[in-house]
Amino acid sequence: MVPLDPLYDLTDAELTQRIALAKQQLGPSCVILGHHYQREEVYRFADLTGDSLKLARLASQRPEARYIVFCGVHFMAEVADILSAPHQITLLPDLAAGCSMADMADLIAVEQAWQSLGQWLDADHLITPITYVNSSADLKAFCGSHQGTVCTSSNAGSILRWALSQRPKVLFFPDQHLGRNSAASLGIPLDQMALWDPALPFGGLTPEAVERARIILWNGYCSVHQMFQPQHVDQLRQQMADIQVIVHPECSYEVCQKADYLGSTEEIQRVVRAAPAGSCWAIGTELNLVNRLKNEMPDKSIHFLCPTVCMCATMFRIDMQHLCWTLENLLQGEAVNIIQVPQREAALARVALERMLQNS
Ligand code: CIZ
Ligand code: SF4
Repeated sequence: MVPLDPLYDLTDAELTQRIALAKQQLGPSCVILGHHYQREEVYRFADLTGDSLKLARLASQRPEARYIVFCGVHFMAEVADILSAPHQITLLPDLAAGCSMADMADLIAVEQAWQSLGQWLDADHLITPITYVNSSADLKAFCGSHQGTVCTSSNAGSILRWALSQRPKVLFFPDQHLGRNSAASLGIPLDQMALWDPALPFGGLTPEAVERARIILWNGYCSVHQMFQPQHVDQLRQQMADIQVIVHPECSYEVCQKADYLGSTEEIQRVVRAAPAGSCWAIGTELNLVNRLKNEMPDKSIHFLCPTVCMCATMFRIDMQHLCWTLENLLQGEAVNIIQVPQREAALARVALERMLQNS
């Protein structure tokens, strides 16, 4: 096996050369996927770039790629494994690249919540579980087996609308903000939303609060997007009267209410690219994406919404060394850091993902 540690003694130029060579030698048998939040040194090697779902779908359309090297985080590689063909093998260059939000809901806690809710109402007939794609595969499987589904930040609104047409209530995990912002955009008032705290008995809720709620939000959040504050929007608006603010719906309700637009990473790119030269933007999402847009469009005035650095520390774990190590091992016939979702779980998760694709 090619060892990882000595790669840290190489210069960036040496690593660049070795990655390029390995990629060339592997040819179409390997496809490198790069999520929008990846650091530039890694992102530039990606054959395909996009959000998590777009990447998983694109990879499955490349059957000649036996290996899918996912430069992103763990749940994304799981989705790629679930949606790819059986002969394709998904690799995550650093297994420690997780997602702190995804870790805020686990199967045991969600099953406990379902049971607790079941003591007050007929959960299976009255509640549709929806998991944000930022979640582990077993939670997607839970949704698959409870008539529920998955959503992304681009389709959360339409998925919620579909869910509410099926049953009167939704349990939405793990991101409270995406759930709240999407429900609010459908006109659902805040007093018809309840926050389930998995650390408390019965989520810290009363039967009356659950009875009143149409949306039960899991108490999870993204540690990166929670750093954007409403006063950041106010400050930039004071400094630049013509600034337009676009934020990711993982930001808090208060921030989203002050923004001009909400959008997933794909949508943020689409809106800012379509804007006229000379327009002025503040963007509230991960710094690597904002910096990339800034460099790509010097004719626009693009600002990061937060005065401090907000970067996804786990995405950052995928560095040139890990990418080089993964590719060079493949060249030696060794697939490292394989992400393989157990078959039964993958089948149920696929049910939930397909339900999303049909209803968004
Ligand atoms: O699904 C994704 O890729 C994430 C995490 C965010 C987004 O808005 O694209
Ligand atoms: Fe998870 Fe937030 Fe990082 Fe996205 S930015 S992968 S939600 S921790």
